[in-house]
Amino acid sequence: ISNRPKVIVTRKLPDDVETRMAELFNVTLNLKDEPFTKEEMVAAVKIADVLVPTVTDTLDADVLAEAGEQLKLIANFGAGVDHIDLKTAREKNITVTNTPGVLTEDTADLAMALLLSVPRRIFEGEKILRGGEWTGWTPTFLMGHRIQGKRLGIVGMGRIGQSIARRAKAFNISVHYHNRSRLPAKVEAELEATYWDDLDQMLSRMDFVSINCPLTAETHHLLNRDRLKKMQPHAIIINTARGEIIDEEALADLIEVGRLAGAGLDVFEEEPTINPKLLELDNVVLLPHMGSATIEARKAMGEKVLINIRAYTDGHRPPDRVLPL
Ligand code: 8YV
Repeated sequence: ISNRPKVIVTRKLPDDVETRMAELFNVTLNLKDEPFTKEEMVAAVKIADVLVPTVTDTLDADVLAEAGEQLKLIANFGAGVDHIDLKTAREKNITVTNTPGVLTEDTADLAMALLLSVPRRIFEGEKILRGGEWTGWTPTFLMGHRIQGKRLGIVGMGRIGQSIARRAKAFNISVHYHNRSRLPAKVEAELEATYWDDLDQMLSRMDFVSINCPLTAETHHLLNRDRLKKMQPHAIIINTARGEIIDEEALADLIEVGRLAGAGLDVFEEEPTINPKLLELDNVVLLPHMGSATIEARKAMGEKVLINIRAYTDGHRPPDRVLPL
């Protein structure tokens, strides 16, 4: 790979990031800012030395099979790499990097916003007021559920999960978690987090559940209908990770019949299409995948992409390697 590689960026990135990229690399930007079609993606992997995709790009086995010898690096703009077929990338010796760390706090903030909004019925209140339906205060109007003293179960205790745990602690919520591996005792103690080896048992005891694991073959529909049924009827589920981790249809059904109290969702199974059942439910807050959408995070994500490409072209191991480990 030359030190002025051909870099193809699939979506419009913040201006400063694009300017810097153009200074450093032979870059093709996507000025339309619409996701590439499959044909455009195949054409891109055939000629790019470095591809900079986002969550809206599908780099499945079919597409990657078409990648030319010259494609050496996929420098993803985003932390989650579930849209990239890592097996094929590995077979083709393509290095894959992501942008962890710089979006942690913002995503945790958004998860927390959802965690506060659903039990306290914030968006219902807003809707009523803006709809001109507020006729005045009454003692029983829009009663929600208290946040403090409740139990939060975090599924996936990586960076974002841990940041949510810190915030939850400040709200006097007791923190529980399930993770592939238990955290070091020191971290667990600092977070005052209780580890549950058994996900089902944890789910059955929580008031709030936050999904914060990556989407992989193992976590696809991790919260399936059976598991969701194990949760308490007053429980609320928050998802800022990936829609496919929850069986969305089952979630909507269970909320509809009162087997679950509500949900705060920033991610969906078929983005940007929203399951119409969810749209009918008042006790569900729906956001358009904006967990890391701050100016600061987006710029920092762009910088990470640049650093990863630069490291690679300078012959070093890029810092945020997903592949090879
Ligand atoms: C981005 C995300 O919006 O990083 C992730 O995994 O879901 C978000 O930060 C998106 O992925 C950017 O590609």
